[in-house]
Amino acid sequence: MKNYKFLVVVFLVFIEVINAQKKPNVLFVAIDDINDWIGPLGGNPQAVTPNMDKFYKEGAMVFKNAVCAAPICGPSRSAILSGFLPSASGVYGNAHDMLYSEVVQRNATLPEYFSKNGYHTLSNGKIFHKHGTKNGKTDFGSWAYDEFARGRRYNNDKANSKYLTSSKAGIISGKKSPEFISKKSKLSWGSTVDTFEETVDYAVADWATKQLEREFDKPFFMSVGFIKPHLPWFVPQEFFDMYDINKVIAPEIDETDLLDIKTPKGKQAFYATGEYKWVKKHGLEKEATRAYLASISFADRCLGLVMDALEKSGHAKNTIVVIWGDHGWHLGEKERYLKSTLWSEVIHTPLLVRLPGMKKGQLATQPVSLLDLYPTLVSLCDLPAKKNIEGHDFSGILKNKKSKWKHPGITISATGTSVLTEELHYIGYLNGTQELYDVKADPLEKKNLIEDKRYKQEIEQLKSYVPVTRKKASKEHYGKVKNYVDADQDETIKQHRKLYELQ
Ligand SMILES: [Ca+2]
Ligand SMILES: [Ca+2]
Repeated sequence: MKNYKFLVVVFLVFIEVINAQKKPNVLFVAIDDINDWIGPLGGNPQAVTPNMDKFYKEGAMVFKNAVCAAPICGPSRSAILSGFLPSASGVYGNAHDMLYSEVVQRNATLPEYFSKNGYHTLSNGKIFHKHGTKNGKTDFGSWAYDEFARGRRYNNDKANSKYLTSSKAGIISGKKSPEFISKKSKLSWGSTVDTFEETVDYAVADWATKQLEREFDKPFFMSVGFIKPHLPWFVPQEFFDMYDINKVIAPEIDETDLLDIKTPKGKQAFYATGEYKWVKKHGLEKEATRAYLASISFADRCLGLVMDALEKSGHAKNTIVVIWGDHGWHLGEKERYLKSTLWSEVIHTPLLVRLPGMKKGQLATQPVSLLDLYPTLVSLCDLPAKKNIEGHDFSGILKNKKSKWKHPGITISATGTSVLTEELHYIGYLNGTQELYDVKADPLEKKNLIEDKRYKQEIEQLKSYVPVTRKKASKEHYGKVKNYVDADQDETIKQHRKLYELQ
């Protein structure tokens, strides 16, 4: 009898192992500060992104109206990885560390939840936002993974001084031209001293290609984070050479666009930024556009290395691939060159998902959020549903792109909330300023309809999605993190974070 029981246990364990092996792997690829200027989204027809085009055409779903949960790196990533909007976590700015947030302290983050549920998790590149720690070291999010690596810089990805343009240093194409210098201004571009194979993102892609050659005894959850096209737009010259500066077309800017956005007191709510004035004054619109496009093509090349390695490996048939940008970017629209706003250019970001077996490119229009990735991946991998988190499972859309979706895409910034449906875009700021756009008739969001009485009912309905309460900002991080790549990681955080006590 004893032997019989033993055999049953062995058999059940065996079945469990087989089932565990059947679960799909997840390849989770982040691209920093990328807007919709990619082939599959068509945000800029000049963009050369052959690898994203191929990925889409050969079988993936692209979400035309996907929004970020927050319009800047740290809060956006914290929302994706924790499953909580800034209003619940208190992470509104890059200085706010999610580890000080009560909800994050109680709940497993996305990779932790996968680890807890039978996955082997590994990561390289920028996934979590970095923070200084009590020990004077840097927290890169290593605590969230079973295996953690960081791509290294060879020559610091510096620009060749001959080609450097920097608004902060007042340099244009290597020559001093200091009319507009602001310490806060970070707009800069140029070709790197490094070759492609010497860049950080290449190192991250190379790491991923090597991991994909491995055999894993558990399904894997692999995070790969590329830093470009985040500023500075320093990429090898070959990527600048992909775009003829004489033929580059910069976005057309309407300088009356901001006039119809008023504060409750009737004053103009937004003005052109210093960077915008600097670019305009020096006629650098085409240069800036090319530098951003070059940086996108660079990230696309890195992505291609990983996708090719996946295809060559034995894992492709059983791997869900998610490619996401953390938020978009303005290239002059609304008279600015930056992120952080709640306008279309920033809330929209690429989201492409490939399920094993997808045969063709499909375009979905539902306004899903990157916040939804957590519950969606949990559902797709058949893990126990994660309680408490705020996102919504959109796996139904991946199986049928016409599936009904009742949720608007919510983006929360330090200054307001954006609510996007397939028809309308409402923005409400904490100071009472409001905007409404008919995104079908006016995709560039030029005509603010907030005073239009015909939309009264719709506005009230959209406003109901604005969080009534906002969690107070989580504690500021310790010290300054000077060097993203070379600073030491703080392993003590991992020891303190008891995975099995987290929900
Ligand atoms: Ca970012
Ligand atoms: Ca306008």
